[in-house]
This record gives sequence, structure tokens and C-alpha cells, in this order.
Amino acid sequence: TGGTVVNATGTAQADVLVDGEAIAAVLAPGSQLLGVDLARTVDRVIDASGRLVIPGGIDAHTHMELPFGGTNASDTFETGTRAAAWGGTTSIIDFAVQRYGERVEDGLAAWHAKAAGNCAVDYGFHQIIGGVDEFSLKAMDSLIDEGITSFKLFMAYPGVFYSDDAQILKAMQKSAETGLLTMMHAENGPAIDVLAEQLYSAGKTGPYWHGIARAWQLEEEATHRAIMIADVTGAPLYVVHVSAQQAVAQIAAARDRGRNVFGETCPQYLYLSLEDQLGARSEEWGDFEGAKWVCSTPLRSRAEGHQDAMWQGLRTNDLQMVSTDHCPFCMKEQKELGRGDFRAIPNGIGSIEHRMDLLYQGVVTGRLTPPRWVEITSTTPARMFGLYGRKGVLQPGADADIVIYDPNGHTSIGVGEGRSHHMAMDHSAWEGFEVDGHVDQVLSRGAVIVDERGYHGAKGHGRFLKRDLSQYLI
Ligand code: DUC
Ligand code: ZN
Ligand code: ZN
Repeated sequence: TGGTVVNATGTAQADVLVDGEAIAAVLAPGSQLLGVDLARTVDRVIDASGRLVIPGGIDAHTHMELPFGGTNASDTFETGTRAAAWGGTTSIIDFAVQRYGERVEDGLAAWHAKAAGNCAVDYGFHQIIGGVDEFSLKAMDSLIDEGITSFKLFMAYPGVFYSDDAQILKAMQKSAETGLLTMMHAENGPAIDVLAEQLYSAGKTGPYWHGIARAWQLEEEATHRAIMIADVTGAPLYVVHVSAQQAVAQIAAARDRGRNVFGETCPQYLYLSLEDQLGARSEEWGDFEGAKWVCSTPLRSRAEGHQDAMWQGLRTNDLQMVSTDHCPFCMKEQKELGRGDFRAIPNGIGSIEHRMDLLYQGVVTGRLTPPRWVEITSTTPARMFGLYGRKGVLQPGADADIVIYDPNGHTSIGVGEGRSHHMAMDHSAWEGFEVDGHVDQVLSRGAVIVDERGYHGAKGHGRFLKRDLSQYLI
């Protein structure tokens, strides 16, 4: 009661009535329903006065326990979804992995086994297709029945996940035929690997060179190529982790031509830069400190204006939403595998806990309205990935995934006393970020899993989300 309900469509002073796991009504303040004073009738009243009441965040791009770079991403489904809950994210969509030579069904079954019974919040999967061949193409026919309505291909990482143009074309034909949404990691991997090898051989071995090898031209080129192959096949295309302003321009041009082409960016591409990485030093790690921010696509130059272009893309809706690409690795024993050779640093940043707060800063600085904040963090992810109605909106019939957010609160991000950090990492890529706003309470399907007294969730509370086809396509 007493809060400001924010949906993607607007804000209103309203009370939200929850019955069991679902929202029963969104009511004018005062909580009267058919003459009954609800505040005196219900089991429990949560006072939300002075706070924003929003649909729980949906992080549509996470990698719990991903085997990558010779190690495993450090958050399990248990620790990662608990950190999500702390940060106001009540659904995740993780990537099940099929590697070259593996059966898609086996890759998917392995991901179900990792997640089942371990999640604090609801979870769904996209399917990575790491080897496009007649078997995986056939297996893609049954994904929709499994509630998996999107798959990811990689134009990067030759020898690991990489698809060549012929494979991309065939998979996109399958996407057009079935309605599965194609997600693309758009970077020219073969070219990047040559540049990386040349830099390394020239003695340029530190973390910063990772970003130099992964030049924006090779993101622009791959984005363009993916868009054009999508065009020929009629496949809907969603470009993940966009960081180069030139890639946004490619997506914008396709959208202007009326195509089903979409783009996601991540908090790191809005806030962090290659220059930050170049200057990073610490007593413990020296200039290897920059390894904390090694991810792909890489952080880009602030002087070149990429971060502003990401905010601008969110403003113009050429970028539709923000996910984290949460792929955490510790410095000790994980990132440090790449000491002396940036190519061996496991790629990834952990942000699942901070996405809602970091994006709220867009409201604080006047770059986003509160409804747009909700749209890019919850409503569009729900529509894009076939969850809308159940998730992404506060309306009767929707799951009672609700965040009570204090716009006057404060959050100190980072590891250590008085700061918020519940991810299984020995550092934070966001150390020292002091942000306005605070996640006060979190409900997942009607259960209060976070409040001012702490965490009350349970592993196994989160359920697998069978998703419908994308509700965002033109
Ligand atoms: N990029 C990352 O930073 N980590 C995991 C995979 C990816 O594409
Ligand atoms: Zn990727
Ligand atoms: Zn990813």
C-alpha cells in the first residue's frame, strides 16, 4: 500500500493486492474492493509509501557455472540467483550450452540438472548452438515444445562456439521457419584471434590489449553481416551485448528498414571504458588489475563516445533492453590464468546483483524516465522472450514478482563492510560505485525473499519458465 506503481506504460499511486503467487488487483489508493477495506482484511500489509513499486527485474543474459576459458563461471545457480534476488531481479534467462560434437538434447539436459532445485528465483533458458549441423538443426525443431524459444550463435571464439556464415545461414533459416529468435554474439572471431596473436607476439600481453584486439570495426562488421544474413533468411535477430556505437548504427539502419532486428547492451558498456581498464592498477595485482574488466564484447573507448551512444540507443529504442551477460570469475585462480597472456583471461564480468540499481542511475541523471527504466529491465525482456503477462508487468493475473524500490535510498557497491555484494566473486567490477536508490523488498511469486532484515529466499523456490515465442516481433 501507499506506493507509486511503475509499469512500462506509466506511473500511478496504487495499491497492489496479492493472492497466493499472483497479483489479484491493482487498486486506487485506500485499498477498497467492493466496499471491503482490504487493509483490515488481508493477512499482511507491506507499507510502500515513498517508494516505487515495480515488476521484478528480468535478466535475460546470464551464464551460471559456465565452463569457459579453462574454468567455470564462479556463481552457481544457487549463489547467482540469490544475488539476483538481493538486487531486485526475480527472473533470469541463462544459456544452456551445446558444444560442437555434442547433442543439443544432452546440453539442455545438463543445464536443467545444474539449475533444478537450486534457484532462488524463476529461470528459463536460451539454447547455445555451438555446432550447427544436420543433427542440431533437427533438434532445434523440438526446442519450442521445451519452452526454449531462442538460441544463440557465435561469430567469435573459433574452435569453441564459432559458427561460419554457412552455418549461420542454415540456423537462421530454421529460425525463420520455426519462430525461434536468433541471438547473435556479433564479433569477427577469426580476425580478432589473428590480431590477438600478433599483439601477444609483440610483447603486448596485459589485459588492456584484449580490448584492442577486439576492435569496434570487427563488432560493426559482424553485426552488419548477421543483419544481412537475417535479412536474406527472414529470421528475427537479437544482437547480444552491443558495445560499439557503430554496431548500434547498424541495428538502427535495419530497424529503419522495418526489420525484426533488436539490440541489448549491458551495464558495463554504459559505465566502464577501455581508458579505465588501461589505468587500472592495484597493490595486489599491479596492472593485471584490468583483468577484472576483461569481457567480450570488450569495454570501449570513452573518448570515442561509445558509452554515450549506448545511452542514446536506449533513448531512441534502437537498443531495447539491458541484460548483464553475468559471467563471473574470481581474480584468484581464474582471471589470473591469463597473467602474462591476455588471451587466457576468462572473459566475463559479474553484475547480476547491480543491474537494477545501475540502470536506476539513468533516472537519477535524467536519461531515463521511471517507466523506461522498468521497460528496459523487465517489461521488454518479458515481451522479447515470451514471458509477458506472467512477468514484466504489475497487473491482475501476473506473477507477484514485485520490487519495492526506495528512490531516496543509497547503495554502496563493492566487496566488504557495509557494501552490497552477494555474488560468488573475490572482487567486484563495480567496486566503489555509490548509487542513489535501494532495493528495499523483493517478492517472488508472492513470497517476500528480501526485506530490510535480510534474505528470506530458499534454493529451489525458483521454477523453470517455459517460454512462449517472442511477443516483440513486428
Ligand atoms: N562474453 C563474456 O564476456 N563472457 C562469456 C561469453 C561472452 O561472450
Ligand atoms: Zn556473447
Ligand atoms: Zn553471454
